[in-house]
Amino acid sequence: MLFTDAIKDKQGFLDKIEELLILSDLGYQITESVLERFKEMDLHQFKIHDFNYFKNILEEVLLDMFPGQKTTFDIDSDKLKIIMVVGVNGTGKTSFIGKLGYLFRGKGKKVLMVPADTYRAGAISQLGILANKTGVEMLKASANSDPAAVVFDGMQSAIAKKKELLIIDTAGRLHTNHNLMKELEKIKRVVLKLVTKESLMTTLVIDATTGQNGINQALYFKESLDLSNLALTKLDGTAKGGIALAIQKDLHIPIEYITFGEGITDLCEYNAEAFITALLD
Ligand SMILES: Nc1nc2c(ncn2[C@@H]2O[C@H](COP(=O)(O)OP(=O)(O)O)[C@@H](O)[C@H]2O)c(=O)[nH]1
Ligand SMILES: [Mg+2]
Repeated sequence: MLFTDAIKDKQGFLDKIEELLILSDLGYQITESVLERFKEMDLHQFKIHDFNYFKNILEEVLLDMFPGQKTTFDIDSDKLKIIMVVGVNGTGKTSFIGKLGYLFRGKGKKVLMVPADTYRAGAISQLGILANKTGVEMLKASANSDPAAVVFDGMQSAIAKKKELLIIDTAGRLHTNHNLMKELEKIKRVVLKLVTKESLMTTLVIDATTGQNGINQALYFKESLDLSNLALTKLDGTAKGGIALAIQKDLHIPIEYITFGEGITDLCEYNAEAFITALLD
């Protein structure tokens, strides 16, 4: 659409780019700084009607601004690793854990999933269904038990059974947000009693359809928890998820995974080039 429209002047071109970037949820600030880069360019040096060429330039600009980043988490070492998954309700945490467990099981890892969202019985059984589907073991827990105690049991069990990866599902909402953060901090303390902090990765799940609110969520969780990386979910819809690039850049939290459906294999590792190409599609 955008790049097939005839654009006769530079301002018209800049307006179109602005529209595209705003629609991608990149946010106002980033959009402005991309526009600045284009304003500095002499657009006449390019064949002005060759829109695909402009698209390539825009891709290059974005890739330069948002190169892929990686966490330093070394999942391949043989020590027990823990991934604690956090995020607001409905972003896709539990679904993501099912997919992630399946991915690592496929890589030959011994995985244990821990249902620490004990506030709703439904959350435990949801993870249980995913465990059955993927052949990944889940710790048994009952509704209303203390989440940190469940995590402690999970850690003990993982150590006893020589598991290599423990993935913790958490709640996204409590009576107050303050309680939620206290709970998550407590879970983290329990984990860090038994392993070093290099062994723990805290993954924030961001729903691509949330738009600009994602940045507030990231700020909020980052305040209490040391976030290691992001999983961006629901990229199979119309949302482009540009907000994740803003979070990566401003808060220095690398995007590591994306999910694009409800199937157990609808997960892949983040690839900056592919993501930016899709962003402009
Ligand atoms: N289309 C789509 N739906 C998803 C994706 N990930 C999760 N969902 C759906 O989003 C809803 C909330 O997911 P859930 O994992 O329960 O979120 P949680 O509350 O954060 O644990 C469920 O209906 C999921 O099936 C995704 O990548 N694509
Ligand atoms: Mg859940």
